[in-house]
Amino acid sequence: MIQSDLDLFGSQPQRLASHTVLLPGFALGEVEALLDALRPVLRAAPFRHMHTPGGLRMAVALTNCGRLGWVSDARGYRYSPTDPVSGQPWPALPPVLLELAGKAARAAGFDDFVPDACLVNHYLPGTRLSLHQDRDEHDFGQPIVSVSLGLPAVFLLGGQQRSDRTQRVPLSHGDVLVWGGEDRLRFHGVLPIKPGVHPRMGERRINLTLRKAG
Ligand code: MD3
Ligand code: FE
Repeated sequence: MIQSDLDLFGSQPQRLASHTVLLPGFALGEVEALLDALRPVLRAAPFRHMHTPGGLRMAVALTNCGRLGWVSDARGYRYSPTDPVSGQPWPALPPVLLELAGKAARAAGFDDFVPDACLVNHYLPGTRLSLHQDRDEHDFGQPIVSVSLGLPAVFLLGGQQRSDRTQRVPLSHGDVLVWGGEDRLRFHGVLPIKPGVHPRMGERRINLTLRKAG
């Protein structure tokens, strides 16, 4: 049987764990609008490499938009209303991102998700993100929505303990992943990005994670 052309915009949701849903291609129809919205954000708050509290430079470059932004320095990890580079508030959360996050959360079974923070991660080939938990947010009852753009990645979905076995999940341009509930504190990470050139994004991967941080 030939594939429906609806599949150009993604296949069926895949439940990866009890409260973790992959929405393949969910953002594909809005990539250009997302990139248009990101351009002024990146102009006001360019990607930068932060340092861990232990003084290590992070391989992933990042920035934020929204009322709160995630920062890391010698004082620790936290959400801050201002960009430490510019001293200004982070750029506002673009409406197209807010709406996409709400739609994706609803499609995954989480109603009324209103994020106040978007962490934007930038990966070059070879960049990885080691296994960690997202625990700097105020309310772990709120889900997180992530949007993948550009080069494909393999993310590692672990368990509640760092030592738990991990499943490898391929993430492509336009995929959206939503996780919450009992999966909210699972360990997770990203394997080194394979060399390549994405036809729209070039030699990079950008991941947007929308959160209710405050
Ligand atoms: C969370 N970002 O910014 S998001 C982060 O692709 C972060 O840039 C990654 O982790 C990135 O904190 C991954 C996707 C993801 C996947 C599976 C998870 C996050 C998850 C499972 C449990 C909890
Ligand atoms: Fe994370």
